[in-house]
Amino acid sequence: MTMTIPSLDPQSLIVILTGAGISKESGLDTFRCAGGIWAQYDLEDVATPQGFLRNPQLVHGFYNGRRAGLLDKEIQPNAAHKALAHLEQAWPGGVLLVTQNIDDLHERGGSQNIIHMHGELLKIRCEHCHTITEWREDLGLETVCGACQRKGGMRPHVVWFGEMPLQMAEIGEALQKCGLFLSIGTSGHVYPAAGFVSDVQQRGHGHCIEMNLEPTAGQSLFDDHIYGLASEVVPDFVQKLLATLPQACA
Ligand code: BV8
Repeated sequence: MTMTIPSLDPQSLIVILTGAGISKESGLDTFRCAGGIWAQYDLEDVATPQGFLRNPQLVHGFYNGRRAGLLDKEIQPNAAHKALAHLEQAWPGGVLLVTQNIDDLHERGGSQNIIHMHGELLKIRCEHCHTITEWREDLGLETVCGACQRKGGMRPHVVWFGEMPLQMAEIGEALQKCGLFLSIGTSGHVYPAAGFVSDVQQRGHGHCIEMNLEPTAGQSLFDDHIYGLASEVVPDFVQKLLATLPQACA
């Protein structure tokens, strides 16, 4: 696949959307690849408010398992996470990283300007007082809220199906003004994230590139496509894009 590097104003904003595919080579499961999370669990049971009401123990067990998995020392950011952090540091126009992922691998890879639109696995939220707390242990019905001291109201700070994703206004604003929109490691199944490329194409002026292991259902919505392993294609793309900067900026 020939790599097409768009000619981009160094002062323009870059918006990047990532999905589970960018964390796959770090050892975390994706959702819809063979053997993925939704092959092991019914999303209605573990990723909806109704499922949580029906069987909170099942949902707590689902997220406790993923939280413990993420905290395994074997799980580390890969070259793709690190390349995006380098791009954020080196690109004059700024980079906004919008991730659907609830892991902390972008942070550990060095990125700072991050929006976790589907929430974060290492945070919990009290349904009574709405306080959000960093959390690295198991969570359950017995967990007491550190802020209001009530129990029975703690849930993962994660956006389930039917719930509004986080910081949508901020994301919408960035999509309208970005000069480049990269979609990395996402199947483009879940909305509103899957609609961001259309938002850019209809109301913005950004060049849209799909970077994924293989073409997705939304591939025709993108101006360019780069297929391959994220840990290979993302560092290569970042290096080539930064090489287009006038020497003074680089
Ligand atoms: C909402 C919980 C609105 C966290 C998740 C139209 C408009 C608006 C909404 C809808 C709509 N149509 C339908 C809806 C409803 C629904 C939806 O989209 N349903 C789908 C199934 C049709 N959307 C919602 O409910 C959202 N809420 O819209 O609210 C609203 C309005 C008013 C009032 C209230 C609400 C909420 C969506 C969030 C749901 N939560 N998860 C968690 O447990 O993690 S979704 C889940 O899917 C994860 O968050 C995940 O991030 C997300 C997307 O999956 P991907 O990241 O793309 O992962 P996937 O496995 O699918 O793909 C991985 C890709 O990587 C593959 O393509 C593969 O090829 C690639 N890959 C693999 N290895 C590599 C690789 N690529 C590169 N390198 C590799 N090595």
